[in-house]
Amino acid sequence: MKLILAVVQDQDSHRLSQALIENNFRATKLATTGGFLKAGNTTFIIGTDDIRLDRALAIIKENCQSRDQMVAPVSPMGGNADSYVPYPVEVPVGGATVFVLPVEQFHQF
Ligand code: 2BA
Repeated sequence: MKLILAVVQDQDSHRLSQALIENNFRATKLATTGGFLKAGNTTFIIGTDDIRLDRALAIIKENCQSRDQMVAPVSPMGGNADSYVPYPVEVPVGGATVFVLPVEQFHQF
């Protein structure tokens, strides 16, 4: 068994949820925050049999798209001004950032 942790953009989370349900995958959604942009994103926890791992990854890939997001400048209050960028910049945010972990045990009590 594998555990998939997939960080996706909020805009894709409903569509991905539906696709996972339609394909009989079980998932848990967590409201999360990106460390860099400090914007909301959604992390899916998906437990699946090894044999269905590739299908789950394909569904994630099909339903999550990459977008550019504007990052507003934050003034360096008393901090280091060397890295300060005084204008908004565009950052590419991936379709999905996915981790696959082996599951040692799975219980439902
Ligand atoms: P954020 O941390 O808010 O990052 C949003 C996007 O900002 C990233 O998109 C990347 O293009 C850029 N970025 C992040 N850190 C950067 C840095 N130190 N310098 C320059 N640009 C940087 P993605 O790579 O597609 O990541 C989307 C979201 O996935 C991340 O949101 C974070 O929540 C999660 N994520 C990505 N890599 C991760 C990792 N190694 N571990 C845990 N979470 C991760």
